[in-house]
Amino acid sequence: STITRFPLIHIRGVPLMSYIAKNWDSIWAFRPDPSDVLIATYPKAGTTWTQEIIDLLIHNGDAEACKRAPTPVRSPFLEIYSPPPIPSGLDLLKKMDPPRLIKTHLPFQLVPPGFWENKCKAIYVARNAKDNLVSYYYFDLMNKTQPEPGPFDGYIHKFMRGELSWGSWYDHVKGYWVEREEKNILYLFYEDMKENPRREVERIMRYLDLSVSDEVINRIVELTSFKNMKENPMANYSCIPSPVFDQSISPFMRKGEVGDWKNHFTPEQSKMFDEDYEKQMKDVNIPFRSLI
Ligand code: PPS
Repeated sequence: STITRFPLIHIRGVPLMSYIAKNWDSIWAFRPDPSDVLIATYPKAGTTWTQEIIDLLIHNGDAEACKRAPTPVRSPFLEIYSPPPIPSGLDLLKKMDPPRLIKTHLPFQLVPPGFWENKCKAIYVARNAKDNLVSYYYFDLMNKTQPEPGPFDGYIHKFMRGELSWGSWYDHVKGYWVEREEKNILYLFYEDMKENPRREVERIMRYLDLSVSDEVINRIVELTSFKNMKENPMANYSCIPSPVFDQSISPFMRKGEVGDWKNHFTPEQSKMFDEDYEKQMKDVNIPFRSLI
């Protein structure tokens, strides 16, 4: 097959898939419109879910309008090169009129400075490290453009050392956390969205200065349930051809739960991870839950 698992190349110390490094100058020079909204995440933290919520909020809960195209076409992925039929992020953005909902996995220091110069709104979603790791592991098994994950135990160590694509989870969640007030970033947690999706949808609505009825909020919560998004061909990444995303290995909409890490970490791995976590996170107090 012609599918390539891209090697990682470092940009300012952050390992990125080689095609991102190759296009780095044009990514860094990207000029958003002040009306554009950035959705930033470490991979597998709840990006697609949040993109769907925002698209529905913008379209007043109109389910059909939000089935006009697959997620990565409705809400381009800034730094991605995609195999056909999905165009690359920058190419797609060039052809779209603002306001655009732009996805990125870049850590804060690599976000094109135009976003902050233009005072764009930005929403960050963080997910507890262990569930995020497990979700990423399954994704790396099925996404044939990502580096091979290898055995799970080794994957835990790569995660802890910040060697996966888009770099260190620890630096990622901290980078946006420390800038959230200065840059007016709405910082959300996957676990909060699971606990009370209605509350988090309303929080996003207020941040974006949107106003929809209670009935529409209820509808958005329903339409963005894990089950409904898993069955929605415009949200479940069935748009990416199977040699690239082999969803028979693991579906993009895999489990959608909090605490699945307990089915994957041994008690020894969990203890070792927790000790390292404490060291890596001691300089901040981000209220992550469900790690023990
Ligand atoms: S990506 O590739 O970075 O854009 O992936 P991302 O969308 O950030 O993360 C995918 C994980 O989010 C889960 N997901 C959801 N959980 C709950 N509710 C809804 N609606 C939902 N949509 C996606 C998805 O199942 C992946 O998590 P895991 O734990 O692997 O199931």
